[in-house]
Formats: sequence, structure tokens, C-alpha cells
Amino acid sequence: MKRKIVSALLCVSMIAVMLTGCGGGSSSSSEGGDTEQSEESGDGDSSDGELITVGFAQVGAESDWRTANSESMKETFSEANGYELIFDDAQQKQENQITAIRNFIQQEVDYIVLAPVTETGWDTVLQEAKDADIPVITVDRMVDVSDDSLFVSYVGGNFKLEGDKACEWLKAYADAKNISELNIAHIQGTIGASAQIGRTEGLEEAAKKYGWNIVAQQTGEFTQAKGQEVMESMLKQHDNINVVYCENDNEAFGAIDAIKAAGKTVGPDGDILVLSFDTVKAGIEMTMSGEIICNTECNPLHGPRVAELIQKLEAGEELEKIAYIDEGIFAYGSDVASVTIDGTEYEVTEVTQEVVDGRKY
Ligand code: GYE
Repeated sequence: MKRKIVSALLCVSMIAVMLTGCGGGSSSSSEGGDTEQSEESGDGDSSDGELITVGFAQVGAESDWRTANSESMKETFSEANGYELIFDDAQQKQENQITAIRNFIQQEVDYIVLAPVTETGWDTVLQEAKDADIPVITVDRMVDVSDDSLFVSYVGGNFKLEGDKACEWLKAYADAKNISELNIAHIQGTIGASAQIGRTEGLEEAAKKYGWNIVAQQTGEFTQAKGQEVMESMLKQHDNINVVYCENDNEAFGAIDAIKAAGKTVGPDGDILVLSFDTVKAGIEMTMSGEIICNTECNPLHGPRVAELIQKLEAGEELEKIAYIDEGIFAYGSDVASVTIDGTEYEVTEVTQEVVDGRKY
């Protein structure tokens, strides 16, 4: 769309090819991160200059949720839909995301979309984007910047509310089952990520309010491998754990493996209740069986949501600064029908085969 310097870039790359004697392939200019340029079809859409260029700084590929999120973005921002997507996988490292954003600025993309690995540390590079007149949309996780005009909008989950939902469910379930003492192992997400901050805050507040014991707390980096490793060591140190609060499904998968390997059981009649977030396909299946007793939804299909924001900006419309998405609570059984948080009632969905079959990610 905007003042493209495609021909200048072409010249530069042609000179580079001439100098190095090698060419072909789509070159990546990102250091450390993994940048893919969406393929240019060469045929069909000849209105090449009309494509909207979007640079997407993605967190990484740490979880099922993330994979579904990347797919949604790639599917939405296709050439057929009128976009050219430059996709950068930062491998969970903020410095890679900063490098990617600087590359997007250099390439004069029309929009930068950022899923920030952690909340802080963005002021300088987002100021650079602002100085270059490139709107930045934050998606999935939030940035904590001193000047809010450094990003145009946030679309994603409300993580504190997710944490509150999970904890109110746990309180109601424990009351219904006469479980008087909760000894909780807390496996956190990537420290400093919005999803970790909100979900942790929810648990810590509830533990204080209801007198629950958080016997161990450690990050599992949102991955299955780390979730397993952390759970293994927690089980060695504490023999009274009866609840595990995992901040995503993949950590729960790892934790459940570790619990079983230690000779203990999970589920409504087992030794340990496992709570989780995301409700990815494999996670919701384990909620139907009770292995994950409660799973709070976090929807990763952000592609169309971000596209809607971009289309509004193209039309000169103002955006809401924060656009939280609707998210449900999914549980094994029907012991808890709903939870109430700050005066709002949220229904709990009992996971049945139909619910599992309806999952899109
Ligand atoms: O819960 C987790 C992923 O930021 C909401 O990141 C996202 C979280 C999600 O790795 O699975």
C-alpha cells in the first residue's frame, strides 16, 4: 500500500546476489528469530501494490495454543485475502522480537502486529515504529509502556479474569466435595508474560481470601517438557499436593505425566486435581475424562480479529484501546453450574463429546 521501496530493495538484493554469487530463496534479515515471508504467487493477484503488508512478531512455538494462533494469523493474512505477511518466530526471546520489529520498520511494512513475550521493555522500539508512522497492534499479550499512544490497540484474553474464573470454580468445587484443605502446586507460565501475570494474580488473591496453601510455585515456561520437569521436583519435595494449577494446557500434559510416573492419580476420584487454561483440543479431551478437572478457555484464533482492526484503520475508524474476547469455563461434570465474579455470572460448560467435537483448535 504505502510508499513502497520495492524497486530499491530489488536493486539492493540484485547487487547482493551479484556480489555474493548466490541467490534464490527468500532471504531472512532477522538475527536469531526465524522470519518467513509469505510466498509471492506471481500470478493471480497482479494488483501487487495493493497488498497490505503486515509484520507479525510472534512469541514462538511453545504450545498447542501458539501453533493454533500462528495458523490463524497465516491463514488470515494471505495474499488471497489481500495481505503480505512477514512472520517472525522469536523463539520466546524478547531481543529477537525487537530485532524483528526493527526489520519491519526498515521494510516499511504497513502494520506491525506484536504478540509480546513479556510486558515490559518495549518503549524504545515502539517509539521507533511510531516515529516511522507504522501503527502497532498488540495481540494475545499486552505491553506495559509509559506512553499508551505507542500501540493502537490490544486484542486478546483478559488473564486476570481467567484466573478468577478458575479459582472461583475451584472454591465452589471444593465446597461441593467437602475438600477442606487445598495444598496447591502452582506451575506458572513465562514470567512477565500477561498470561502469567493475570493467572498468577488470580490464584494468589484467591489463596489469600480462602486460606489455600500454595506449597510450591515455579515457572514451566508454558511448555510440556518444563511442566513435567517442574512437577517431578515438586512431587519429590511435597507429599501433600492435592491440586495443581497449571497456567496452560501443555504444562498440564507434562504435569499429569509426572504425577502418573510418581504413582499417583489425577481426576475427581484421584489424589490430585489438575486445573489448566487454553482448552486446546487435547486439553478439552482431558477435561472430558476429568484428568484436567477444570479448563478455562483462552481462544487463540486471533487472525480475523486483527484483520478486522486493520480494516477499520484502513477505513479511518478509531479503535477501542483494549478489546477483550469472550472466554468460557469448561469442566468435568456438573458440580459447579456457574461462578460469579464482581457481580457478573459466568456459566460453566460441562465437557461432553459434542463439546470436544466442536473445538476448532
Ligand atoms: O495460554 C499459552 C501460550 O499468551 C495466552 O501463551 C497466551 C499463552 C497461552 O504459550 O499456551
